[in-house]
Amino acid sequence: SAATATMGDAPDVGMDAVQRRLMFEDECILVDESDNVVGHESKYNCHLWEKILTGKMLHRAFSVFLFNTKYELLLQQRSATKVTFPLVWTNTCCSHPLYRESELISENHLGVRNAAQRKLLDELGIPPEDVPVDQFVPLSRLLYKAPSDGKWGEHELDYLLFIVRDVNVHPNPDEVAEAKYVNRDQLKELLRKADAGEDGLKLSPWFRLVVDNFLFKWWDHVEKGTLKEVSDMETIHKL
Ligand code: DMA
Ligand code: MN
Repeated sequence: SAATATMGDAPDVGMDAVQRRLMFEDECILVDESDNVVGHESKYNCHLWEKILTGKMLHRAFSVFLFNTKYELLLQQRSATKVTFPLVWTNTCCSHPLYRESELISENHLGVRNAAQRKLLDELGIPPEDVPVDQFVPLSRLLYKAPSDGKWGEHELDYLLFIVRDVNVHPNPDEVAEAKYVNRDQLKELLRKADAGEDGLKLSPWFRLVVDNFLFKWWDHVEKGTLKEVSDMETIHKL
């Protein structure tokens, strides 16, 4: 139980109550490196670096990239209370499909789409009717590992979902410190500042991987309405 798992665990004492609840309530989907489901595990255990190092905590995740119809990308700064990667700037919304029937549906990646719709509401207050599940375009899958701080990190098989829609946004302060749309030039300026360490600006490692490997090329297809042409859900990119 949560009580047993946290008892005597001094580093957890300062953990935000909302984030702590999610750490034990959310049951992530464990996968192998080919994305076959091999089990399930608490969000808490999935993100403990010492457990990640055993190689047995690889779990399924998703990263949403939402563009408005001016083709600007919605970014968020994670809240200060996030356990992993607090205050870093990242793509629109990230989380995990959970080990439940509606989010395990593999047909057309519907489970991951359902999870994305759920978390866009939870993190950014975007109404589900503004982001119909059939409007997400799954583009690719990434496999990556990244430490957050001494105790926490990520080891994920991450579905990249793009969507182009004008939506209502009401950020949830438990999750999001700030949200803003950027065009390409504004994103490039943000990258420059992060590289130069200006304004204490930090980017998430997974967002950086997508930016460095795919984003600007895919942005052309967002503008041309040809995203489906670049979708490749066969390859798993090990980055
Ligand atoms: C986890 O995101 C998923 C990726 C791709 C990093 P997160 O830490 O924001 O998950 P959650 O919102 O569930 O805390
Ligand atoms: Mn994760």
